[in-house]
Amino acid sequence: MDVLTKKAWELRKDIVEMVYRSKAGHVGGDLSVIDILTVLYFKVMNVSPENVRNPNRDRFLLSKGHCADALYCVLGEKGFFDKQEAIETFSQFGSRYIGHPNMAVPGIEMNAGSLGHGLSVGVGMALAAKMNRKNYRTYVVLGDGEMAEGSNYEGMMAAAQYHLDNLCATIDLNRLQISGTTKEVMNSDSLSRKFEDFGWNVIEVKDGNNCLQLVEAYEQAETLKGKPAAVIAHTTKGKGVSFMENTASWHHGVMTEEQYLQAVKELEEVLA
Ligand SMILES: Cc1ncc(C[n+]2csc(CCOP(=O)(O)OP(=O)(O)O)c2C)c(N)n1
Repeated sequence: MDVLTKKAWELRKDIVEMVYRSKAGHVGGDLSVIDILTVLYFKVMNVSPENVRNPNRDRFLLSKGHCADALYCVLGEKGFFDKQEAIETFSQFGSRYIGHPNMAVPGIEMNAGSLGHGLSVGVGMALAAKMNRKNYRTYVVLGDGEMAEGSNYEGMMAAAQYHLDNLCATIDLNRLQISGTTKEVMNSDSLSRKFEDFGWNVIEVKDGNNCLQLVEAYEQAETLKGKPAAVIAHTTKGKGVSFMENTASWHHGVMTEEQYLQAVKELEEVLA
C-alpha cells in the first residue's frame, strides 16, 4: 500500500474514534472526503505549521464544514496541533475543536458550516492572489448536496469571469446528503456539465477514494490555464466501514460500542 493510501486509512481510524467518543460529528461524509483531504494536505498543497502565516501559502477551505472532524484529524496529523487532544475533546463543552471549522484552530482559514459559502470566499482569495501577484493556489472542497445552494453558482460565474486558474474546487460526489439521495432531495445531476457550462475546466475522478487517481487529477488541474478547475470526485459515503457505506442515516449516525469495534476491525483488516 502506498504512503498516502495508508495515511488515509489510518486517518479513518482516528475519525471513527473521534466520532465514537464524542457521539457527534458526521462520519459518513468524513469517510467520503478523507482521501481528498489526505492527498491535498500531504501531496498537493504548500501548507504546513511552519508557513501558516506566510502570505504565499496555499489556501484551503472546507465548504462542507460539517466534516470538520475529518479536517481536524488531518491537521493534527500534519502537526498543526496535538491530534490526540482533538480526538479526545472534539465537540465537548469548552473544546476549541467544535463541530464545524473554527478559525480558533490552527490551520483553519475560514469558519464554515453554513453550506454554500466556501466557493465564493475561495473566489475572493484566488482573485486577491492575482491582484497581489502572488503564486499561491486556493482549494475548496464542497459536497454534492451542498451544490443545491444557489450561492455556489454565483461563485462559479465569478471564478470564470476573472479567469481564476489558481482556484481548484473539488466536489465530493457521494450522491447522498443529510436525509437521502441528492437525486431525491435536490437533484444535482450533471455537475460536470454544469461546471463546463459555467466556463470551468473539469476533471472527473472515477474513484474519488483512490489517492493515486486524486493525485493525478490535482497535478493535471495545476497545468490547466485560463479557467478555474473543478475536480469531480466520485466517492462513497461511509467508505471503509461496510455498514455505513452508501447509507444516508450514517450522515451523522452515532455508533454503539459493538458497531465501533466492528468499524475498527474492518479498518484494521485493510491496513494489515
Ligand atoms: C445552509 C445550510 N443548510 C442546511 C444545512 C444542514 N446540512 C448539514 S450537512 C447537509 C447535507 C450536505 O450534503 P453534502 O454536501 O452532500 O455532504 P456529504 O454528503 O458529503 O456529507 C445539510 C443539508 C447546513 N449546514 N447549511
